Amino acid sequence: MKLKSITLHQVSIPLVTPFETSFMRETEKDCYLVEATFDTPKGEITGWGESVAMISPLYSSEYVASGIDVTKRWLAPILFDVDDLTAETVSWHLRHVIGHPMAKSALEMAVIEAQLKLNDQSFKTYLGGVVDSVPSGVSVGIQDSVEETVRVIGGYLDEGYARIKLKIKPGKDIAPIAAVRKAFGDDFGFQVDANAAYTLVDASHLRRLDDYGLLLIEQPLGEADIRQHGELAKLMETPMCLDESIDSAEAAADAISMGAAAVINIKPGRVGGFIEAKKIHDLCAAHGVAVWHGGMVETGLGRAANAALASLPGFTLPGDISGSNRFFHEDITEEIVMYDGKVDVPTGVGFGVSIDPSRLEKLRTDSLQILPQS
Ligand code: OSB
Ligand code: MG
Repeated sequence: MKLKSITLHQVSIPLVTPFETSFMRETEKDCYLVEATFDTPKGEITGWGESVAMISPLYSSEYVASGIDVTKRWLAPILFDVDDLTAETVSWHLRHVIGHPMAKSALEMAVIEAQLKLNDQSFKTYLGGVVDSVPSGVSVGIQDSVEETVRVIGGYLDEGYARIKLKIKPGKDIAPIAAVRKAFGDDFGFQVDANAAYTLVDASHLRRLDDYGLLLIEQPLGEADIRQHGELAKLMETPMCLDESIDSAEAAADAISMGAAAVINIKPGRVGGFIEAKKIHDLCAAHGVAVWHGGMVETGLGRAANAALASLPGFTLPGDISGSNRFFHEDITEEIVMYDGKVDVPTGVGFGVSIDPSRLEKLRTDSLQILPQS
């Protein structure tokens, strides 16, 4: 395939309720989509990708505007120069540009989708997925009060979500967790995510979480603190799970060898793409480390692609792949539907969903076309 043009569409999609983490409160989903056109043996084919970079550099160093900038100045020109571009070689072509995994992943997604269309193949088949549906978990933001936390989680349990993940931060941890266990008992999957809000000095406080039968604690310490997570893991019974710290297969290998991760949250965007994400899945399977599919509040496009990756056999824990209606009144593709605590793995060609042009137009705030320099 030969890359002919790229259009980056910036969108802003209102959220059904604000989503608060230890690092920010969001009321809109702001991201950009990649529309890439290729010359192929079957004529012109368009593939779509989605960047999971957030509007500000608070979850990771990337943000929406940095992704657009690095794509325009550095990444797109490299890919325009490749004569035979394939999904499997995108990250290799881009290897000299340091960092920017989310920007690279969004481009790789577009190449993957075009290649799947060229080969008339679904993403699930390409990856080697083994199930038709995946268990659907929900990520619950930090609420204003303990009562509100219980009410919101009760609603998601009533909807049938397969497990609950609650965001926590210092001062908003033990009390809401205890109240949720008191209200709904021990008989449902419950885990917490601190998004790096603690330090190792908080170890004795965090140990109190061991009383609540949590499936895992996600990323209590900083992104760079893999070794310190290993220290904390020795002090706690709750299984240690890393998110932010795992930015590559190498980081996953380090975390496993340091005893810092009994569980890994896999997010393709955070590690530079779906192909690197599959490597991490394989590495974890070989080490007996459980993985689950994380979420970045993706639109239906990213959500559909995530469901395909989560259909691989190593994904033994429910992921953050909720229904579109968890975040959006109206998605930009067909709705991803949660039913009976699960989400279907799309079977259509490509990612199995398509961008609705009229919704894209309605939700788009900006767009940028990038062409080869002649
Ligand atoms: O830490 O998993 C996280 C959303 C944005 C940034 C980081 C995280 C999250 C979530 C949302 O928890 C998960 C979802 O998309 O459902
Ligand atoms: Mg997380």
